[in-house]
Amino acid sequence: MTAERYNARESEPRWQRLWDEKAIFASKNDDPRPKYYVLEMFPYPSGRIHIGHVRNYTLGDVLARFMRAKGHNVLHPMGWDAFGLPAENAAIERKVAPKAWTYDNIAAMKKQLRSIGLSLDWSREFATCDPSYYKHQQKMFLDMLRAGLAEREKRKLNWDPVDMTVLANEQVIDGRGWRSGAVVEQREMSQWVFKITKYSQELLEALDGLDRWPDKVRLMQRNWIGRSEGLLIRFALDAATTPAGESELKIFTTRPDTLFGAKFMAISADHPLAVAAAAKNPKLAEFIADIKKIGTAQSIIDTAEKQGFDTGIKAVHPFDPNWKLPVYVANFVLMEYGTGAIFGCPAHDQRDLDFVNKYNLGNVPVVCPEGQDPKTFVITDVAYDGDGRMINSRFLDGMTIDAAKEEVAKRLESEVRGNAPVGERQVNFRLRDWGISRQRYWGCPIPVIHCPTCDVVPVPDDQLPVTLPEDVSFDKPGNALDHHPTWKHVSCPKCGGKAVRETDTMDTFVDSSWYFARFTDPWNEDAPTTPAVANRMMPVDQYIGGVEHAILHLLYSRFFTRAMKATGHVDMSEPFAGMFTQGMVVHETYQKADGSWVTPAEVKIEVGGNGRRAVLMATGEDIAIGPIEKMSKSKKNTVDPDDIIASYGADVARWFMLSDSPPDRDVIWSDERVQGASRFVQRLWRLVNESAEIARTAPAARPATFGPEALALRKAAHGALDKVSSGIERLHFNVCLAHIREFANALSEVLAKGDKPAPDLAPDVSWAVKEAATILVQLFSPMMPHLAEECWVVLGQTGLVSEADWPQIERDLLVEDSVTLVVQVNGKKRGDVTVPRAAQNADIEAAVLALDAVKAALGGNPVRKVIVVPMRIVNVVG
Ligand code: ANZ
Ligand code: ZN
Repeated sequence: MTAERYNARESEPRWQRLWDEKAIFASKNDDPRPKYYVLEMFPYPSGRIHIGHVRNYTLGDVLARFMRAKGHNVLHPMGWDAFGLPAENAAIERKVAPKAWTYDNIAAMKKQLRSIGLSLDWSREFATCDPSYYKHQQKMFLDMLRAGLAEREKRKLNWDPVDMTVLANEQVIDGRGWRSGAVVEQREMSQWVFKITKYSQELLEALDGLDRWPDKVRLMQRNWIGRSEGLLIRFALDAATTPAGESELKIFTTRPDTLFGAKFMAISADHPLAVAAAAKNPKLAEFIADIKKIGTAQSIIDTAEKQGFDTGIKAVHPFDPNWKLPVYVANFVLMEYGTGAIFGCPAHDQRDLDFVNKYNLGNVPVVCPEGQDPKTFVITDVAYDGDGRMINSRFLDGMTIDAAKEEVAKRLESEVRGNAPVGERQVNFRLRDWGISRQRYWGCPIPVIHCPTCDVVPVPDDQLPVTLPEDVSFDKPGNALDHHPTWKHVSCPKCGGKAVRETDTMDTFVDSSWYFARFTDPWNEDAPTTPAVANRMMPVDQYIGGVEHAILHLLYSRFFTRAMKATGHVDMSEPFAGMFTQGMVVHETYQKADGSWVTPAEVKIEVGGNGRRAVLMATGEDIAIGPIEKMSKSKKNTVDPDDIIASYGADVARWFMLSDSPPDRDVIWSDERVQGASRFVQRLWRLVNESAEIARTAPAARPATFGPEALALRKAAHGALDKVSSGIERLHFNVCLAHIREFANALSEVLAKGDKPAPDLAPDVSWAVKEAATILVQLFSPMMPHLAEECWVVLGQTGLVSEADWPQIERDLLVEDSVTLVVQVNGKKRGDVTVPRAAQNADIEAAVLALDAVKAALGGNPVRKVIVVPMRIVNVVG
């Protein structure tokens, strides 16, 4: 019997419905089996699933299905990261309410997600914009406020005077607002911050324990936290040059060893000394106003041309009262780091060197690289920041950098001016507290009330959630919540007087910093978590998502989990025991002669003698094939998951995504290769149908012995089972798929030997075929679950393959048939020999003595003894 073609379009929705009806992917919190929590980063409901989502969720789904089959209580939930700016933009551009827009998108995307056949527990679904979710977020904000983990802080922010909103650094482009184009101002405003810096050291140290995280992600977090050890030094100011009330300048340096190479001091435009000096110097005031325009983005500051203004103030070198250094206001010194002031050593810092070269201040090298002559070593355009010995540095000369740092620290620590030491060791972190205030409507309201008498008053617990009003208008720029006629006007919960609500909402990163904990018990109406449940189900065993979230989202989540621990909502510090960052889906680009982009769906690829050629199907015109790039709307090199699933089925899309590259690398979408995956699906279908026919003739009882052919097939089956099992655990999915193909080939070969149409294989072989086909279907079931269910029926199995236990490996079938032994002659290695595992010593001796290398080493001498160390060494004594 030749089976009909496998019809994914008919089969896939049918299985999805059945899984759903039986709710087989819903996990229960009282399930006694060991838990396994697999989570993919939840999507933003933009309106459509893109192919990157398909990859992300397929990776997680394979793991979830596998761990379920291995007997775990698998938690594999899904939800929506639903607050954010696009909903407000839609409201402005299309006059749809943010809420309606968001929930419509969720409905559309949920339908799409279902069509992928993911084994998700939809009973736990929520969106972060559900009041039943953000209610608990507000509760935790207040808990954090009480615990000193949330505070109000005055911060300099980028203010767009036209849109009347605060802009993130990324939204300031060349000093202008990204949307309005208005020149951005720096405004000092009160902001809510989370005190993530209280955990700087802990967040850094705990990275060492995250051994199932990619090294590159841990490194990025380390750099972001940015711990540096250095010295605070109080430079005295020369009174004759200094504004009244100022007498010293405190700097932070990580290179106190270079003090004798100092050429200037530089302070931030916001430094109090700069402000004092500018009060008497209009030119300086103008310079300060100018450099503040570029915004606070680090990347801009790093790349902007170095500029400075000599204040005329002089600082005194801490080791030489006669050595005066000019104090500049400079655009590359940030007020937010260290003390907002530095000493500049141009020979050993590139920024400082660029600066002195511009202002002709010169440089003196104080570290000389090994092998260079200190007398001739000079610095011109490139600063030297490597290792070496101290030169031109008085009492430090000849020391290593480390010794010099220590010497300077010791001397300045013990030198006292006023009542305090001149130098003080200090550890600094780059990490800043997390500013969470956003002047936006579509976010979680910050649950406080501002009262003219009582100041900041928390909204009482029994009044939570503070919900967003729905009757808002986006006609005016700025925060629609703030413009609402009535929403913010309330009476103070403390004194009953007139008061106003906070109209800032929380950064959407807050929403995604604890959703994984909420999934453990989303039904709890009274508290964010049910600690006993959260503590059992957390941490997430495997988290999967894009590397673009390597820093902020993952760091915020690590902080938030600690904050939840401190406020009694969970009992662990780390939310994600395993982290995996998947690669992107990339595609060729196609361009018409006029430069406009066309989508892959519009072109036909022809493969001929001259390689590949693309033509536009509508007109037949030639299309240029461009480089392979990340899929993007602007270059139109996207493929729509709906189209793919409609033409090939979800299993093909899933299989292709998994097969073509290691999951952490980019995968190139290629129609040709997708068609290859589609052919493989049909091949498996035929193979299982043919096997099923043989399986029907197989003896019910397992044969007592197996002949060589049956044994070989069983070894192939259990070998594949072993490799695929360990491959899935390590997320080496592409390798697993290669093993499955190989195993399918082995099974095909056995079938090819049977007569057709009536297979007449020996009973031990037909039994082995039945076993092999069953194992094969189970092996590909995590990747192609719909096809696997269909095949499971064909094989006459009962129940669902999605609910079946993972097959047991028979370890003795994995044992290799042969062993390789090291061959020595008089204790010296001369080669090796491979013999059957069961070989007798006499046979091994004969094989060894026949080796040319052994004969040569013996040089004609008689053999006195042969010692066989089983499985390891054969030593010939001559
Ligand atoms: C003198 C010096 C000599 C420095 C030298 C470096 C090299 P990390 O490692 O990132 O902590 N610095 C300190 N505060 C700063 C601020 N607010 N804005 C800009 N730069 C600042 O960097 C510490 C170094 O960055 C400090 O060490 C200081 O310059 C500079 F050959 O002091 B150094
Ligand atoms: Zn009050």
